[in-house]
Amino acid sequence: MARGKLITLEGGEGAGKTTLIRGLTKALAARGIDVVVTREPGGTPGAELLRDILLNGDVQRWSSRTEALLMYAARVDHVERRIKPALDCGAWVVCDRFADSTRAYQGVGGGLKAEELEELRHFALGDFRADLTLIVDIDPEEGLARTLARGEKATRFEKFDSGYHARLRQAFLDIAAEEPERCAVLDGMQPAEAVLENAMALIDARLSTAA
Ligand code: Z5A
Repeated sequence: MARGKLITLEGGEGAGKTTLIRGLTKALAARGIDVVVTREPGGTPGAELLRDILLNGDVQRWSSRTEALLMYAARVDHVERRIKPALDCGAWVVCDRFADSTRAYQGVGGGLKAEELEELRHFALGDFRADLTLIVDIDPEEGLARTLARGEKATRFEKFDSGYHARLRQAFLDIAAEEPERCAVLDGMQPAEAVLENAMALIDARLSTAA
């Protein structure tokens, strides 16, 4: 059986990743592909426990270095117990955030050196990477407005100032420029239907959807 593909979705808060994942799941399933939807931090019982302590509480609850280690502890559990087994069974895994979020949030946002995070990534995951990373790009003000409109309690990360969110946006665009063979940028300011259409066009161009 052919190994499945790992597609990761990245971008700032409220960019539309969750909305896009719903559309991608339907579109891929309509082609007969077995799709597993998951998220980070989280995706396994142990990683969801870590998600809870990472996203809730005071903004200064963790240093960036502790956050990076906790994110990777959750990620290793997720990759070993959920993502790799699903890929081995031929499923396509669509994951809301992955290692690029650590580069952006704890690296550029939190001041950790890119080389140190790369060493951590290699220690935790070896050569394991996404087959395709879709970066949903949006003006951070619009993203925060969308999340506030949902009326949910803000996570620790949403409480950071607007300069922080602008740096994150640039960090994701820089990652896409550094790794164009793995990453592609989608304009998240477009209507959700257009974002989905563009994402499917990229998937068709970059990955074979032959089941
Ligand atoms: N984090 C980290 O620091 N380091 C790491 O390594 C990892 C994560 C893996 C996870 O939060 C937090 O963890 C995250 C980074 C940090 N920071 N925060 N906050 P999360 O999972 O709770 O939040 P999120 O990933 O940012 O997701 P989100 O806020 O739910 O946004 P979204 O999934 O990108 O957007 P959405 O839910 O699809 O859409 C938001 C609203 O906009 C919703 O009402 C939609 O109906 C609407 N929407 C969606 N698309 C459109 C378009 N195209 N037009 C208009 N309106 C739209």
